[in-house]
Amino acid sequence: MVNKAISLIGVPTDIGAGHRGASMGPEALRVANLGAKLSKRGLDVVDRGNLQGPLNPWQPPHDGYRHLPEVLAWNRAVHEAIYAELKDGRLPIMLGGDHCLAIGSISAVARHCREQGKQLRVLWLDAHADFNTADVTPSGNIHGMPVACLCGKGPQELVEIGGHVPATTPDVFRQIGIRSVDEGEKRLVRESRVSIFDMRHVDEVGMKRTMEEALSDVDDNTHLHISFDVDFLDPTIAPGVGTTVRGGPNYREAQLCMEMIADTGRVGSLDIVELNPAFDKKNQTARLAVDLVESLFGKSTLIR
Ligand code: 6HN
Ligand code: MN
Ligand code: MN
Ligand code: MN
Repeated sequence: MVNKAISLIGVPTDIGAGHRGASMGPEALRVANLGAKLSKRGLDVVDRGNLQGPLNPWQPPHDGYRHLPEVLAWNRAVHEAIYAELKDGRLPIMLGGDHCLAIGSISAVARHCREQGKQLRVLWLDAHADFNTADVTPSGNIHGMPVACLCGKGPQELVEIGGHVPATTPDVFRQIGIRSVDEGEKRLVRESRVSIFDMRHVDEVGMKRTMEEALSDVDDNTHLHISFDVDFLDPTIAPGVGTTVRGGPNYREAQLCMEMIADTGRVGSLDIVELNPAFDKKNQTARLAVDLVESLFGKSTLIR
């Protein structure tokens, strides 16, 4: 059974992104009624409000990174907030904000799992592998680097954020929906042997088998963390992101993905990131994200 005590934590920043606007993501999710819709499912939902941090200085990269001090400040705040919720026995949902914030959230989840003797599995739902480093990044944007950072490849301060280095290892990740990996990033992904179920795989075997494979070693001792980058979805249904890549999961494929995760009953934490209201139409992408998160918490499950 999934934890019924849920904490929403807003993290209003676009410090790691290449477009401004993901800082408005938490409010767009609230306007789309995320909290009330989960409460209606019988979950005890508390909205903790927003974390605070530095403004976006909008600078070019410095030594391969854009805004490293600010990214560090936001991620430290995220790490502490997520860790405190888990310690309290609650299920944290981080309302991003851009995807660099997963460094803080997942390092906290990994710390919690180490202390509890839990097996951590991270389902990384994204168009991108987010495995760049300063040497290979085409942009310097740290939202393209969180998986590498969590696996110990990145600037020391960020890599050390949870105290334990590396925060986690490539074998805990299952990446789903991937369809845009930069040239240098491809080599890093191959070397790290992170498990990738790309869109070609979804095309070839379907979402059902993809999810069976991605969830195959989930057991009663598993803590599932879902890192849901909204650009995972096909841009025709989810235009409200800064980095659209065509050819993503359609509505039913995305629903099936969430439903199969819900069926495990092992969801322990969630990031909703990269939602960018500046690119959205009438908040439709936020409403779709909320619809899918409801399914992640069992909305579409019939009596079995
Ligand atoms: N995201 N691979 C590109 C880069 O700049 O590193 C895009 C990254 C997008 C990151 O969507 O979370
Ligand atoms: Mn737990
Ligand atoms: Mn991402
Ligand atoms: Mn992405």
